[in-house]
Amino acid sequence: MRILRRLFGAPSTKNHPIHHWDRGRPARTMYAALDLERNARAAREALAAGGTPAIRVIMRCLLLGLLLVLSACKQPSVTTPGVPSPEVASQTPTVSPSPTATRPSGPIEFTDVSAQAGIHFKHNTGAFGKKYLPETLGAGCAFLDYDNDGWQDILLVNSMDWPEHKTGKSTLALYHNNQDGTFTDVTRQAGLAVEMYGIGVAVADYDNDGNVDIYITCLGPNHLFRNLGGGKFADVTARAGVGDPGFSTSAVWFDYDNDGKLDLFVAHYVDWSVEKDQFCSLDGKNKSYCTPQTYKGQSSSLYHNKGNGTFENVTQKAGLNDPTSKSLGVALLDYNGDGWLDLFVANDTEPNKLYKNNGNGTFTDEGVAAGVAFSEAGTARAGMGVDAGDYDGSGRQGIVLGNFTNESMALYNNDGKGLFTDEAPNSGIGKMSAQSLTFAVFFFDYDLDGLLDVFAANGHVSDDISVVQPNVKYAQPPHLFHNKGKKKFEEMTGKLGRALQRAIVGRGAAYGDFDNDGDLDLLITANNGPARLLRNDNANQNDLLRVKTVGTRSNRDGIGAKVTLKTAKGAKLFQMVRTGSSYCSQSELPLVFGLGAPEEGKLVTLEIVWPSGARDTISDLKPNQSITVLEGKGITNATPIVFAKAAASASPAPQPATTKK
Ligand SMILES: [Ca+2]
Ligand SMILES: [Ca+2]
Ligand SMILES: [Ca+2]
Ligand SMILES: [Ca+2]
Repeated sequence: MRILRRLFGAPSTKNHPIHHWDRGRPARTMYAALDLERNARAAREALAAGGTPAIRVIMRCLLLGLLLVLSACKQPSVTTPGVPSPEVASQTPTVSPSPTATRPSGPIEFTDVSAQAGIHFKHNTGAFGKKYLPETLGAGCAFLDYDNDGWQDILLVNSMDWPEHKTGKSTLALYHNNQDGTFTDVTRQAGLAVEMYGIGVAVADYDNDGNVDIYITCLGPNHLFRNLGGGKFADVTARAGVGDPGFSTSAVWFDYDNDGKLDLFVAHYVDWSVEKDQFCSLDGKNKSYCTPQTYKGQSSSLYHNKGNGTFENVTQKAGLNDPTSKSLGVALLDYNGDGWLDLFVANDTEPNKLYKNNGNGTFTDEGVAAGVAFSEAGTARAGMGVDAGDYDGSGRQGIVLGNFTNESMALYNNDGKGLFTDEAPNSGIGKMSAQSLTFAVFFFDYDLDGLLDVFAANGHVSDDISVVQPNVKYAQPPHLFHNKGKKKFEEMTGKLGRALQRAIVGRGAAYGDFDNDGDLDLLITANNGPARLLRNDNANQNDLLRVKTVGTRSNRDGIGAKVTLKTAKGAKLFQMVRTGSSYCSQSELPLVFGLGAPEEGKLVTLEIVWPSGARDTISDLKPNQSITVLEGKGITNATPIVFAKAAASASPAPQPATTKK
């Protein structure tokens, strides 16, 4: 409570300079003819493009049946150099076709299923007219499987009332997946009904006991909730030593020293407290939310996991102390492919950082040299959420970064030699994102065609922005950019159903296959508004492979594991298991590889390079299954994907077997 008072304190009555949103931002190219209108023609086009004649559906079903019969005769073969495991093949469960496995048809659509799923969550900023800066930032969300039943659960971060204007209690929410399209709020019984000014979340099994743990970033001390099993969590923040006072935003769990234990990086925003609150105005009279330029920055923190339940703050030692940074997002990547995990830290109005892991416990900021610190025009943009992924099939991680209105998103191509080039302007992303204020952003293959697409949640920070910039709206629709190949993207928001077109004050976002039908669904939060669960319908007409990594020498979640899927036609799909890497949010840990249209006899090979350096290769894998790969052992569990919609089917869909621990 003392720390809370120190942070929240008493409001200042001093006179302060007036600051304007967008002041000091160089004029950007304005795209007057920006056509974001969602019209009926677009819908017709989508139907025409995605509609499948009935005869083709029947042919596809017959073909699939034949494929499954043929492939059932062939067991996946596993080779793990240096690790003899003759029993693996016999342990690998045979994946047999589900008796009711019918492939869906029709255009891909995202459907808002929040209400029918039982997600009734509203974020509370605590705003009561004082326009305190932290009110603009919350809050994040996560897909996580906290009870290891193979179904993704949902966590929604919450903020709270300010002590000077307390009207009620608000806490985060943990929703348990009932495996039938619905969720149950289990926050209280889980021991998570704790009030805090929450901003973000990062989820991982830091103590390698097989249960994912939850770290919540806050204004004021953060919280580490250890998963005790049995659906219970304990607040172990004090003992672990990761309370981290200050103004935290995004965080990631990663093993920076490759000792098998997950360490923790926490991004910080600015040095703000109620006492330090400044008066800013858009119209010269009424208070508005200040820009980050108004406040000093705050260094991020790095905590080394000592393996005994405690952590050491190694920020200084690691060379990461930087009080000028005003960080909102952090993405995990290994951009130079040396096996040591690097960090991209997105800074708001300050240069972005690309922290290269030197492999000796220290990091060096290569942001300027790599060309990611500033815009092409040489100015620091307002970096928000960020993710890294192989969007161009190069086998290297590029970076997608959300920026402010009148600044485009960035799409940094990784040349593999330490240099990045912003390809947003020529990719189709730049122009379309110019008017949006993007918070959460990530790569995911929504249509399972094997190319990573880009999702962005948008919404302004200033609720009165339209007063001074009539063309800029507070609530904005998200972006979904479809990867067309050859580094070109198409804006699809208007073509994938009404739910995506809704303007919201978007903040956090995550993807996860909550209904285990193979395609990736979306969880999106709104500032001071409801969280939404958008179900992906019909993307699972394409084939896929879902991979869960379990480390043995490496950290248990396999975070940092690099997974390359090779097709018979020579295509290579590359993804890395990662935490954070959105905005204050985290997507599900298993990786989903889109494999395109069903074909007879399709088999793929999977190669996993673990953080420990160990390699596992699994060949002759059939698509449309969810596999668990244990480091050094191969597949320990495989269940077929059930394509039926859990919520729409009259009888309950057959459920995949529980992943064995
Ligand atoms: Ca744990
Ligand atoms: Ca470590
Ligand atoms: Ca795609
Ligand atoms: Ca799904």
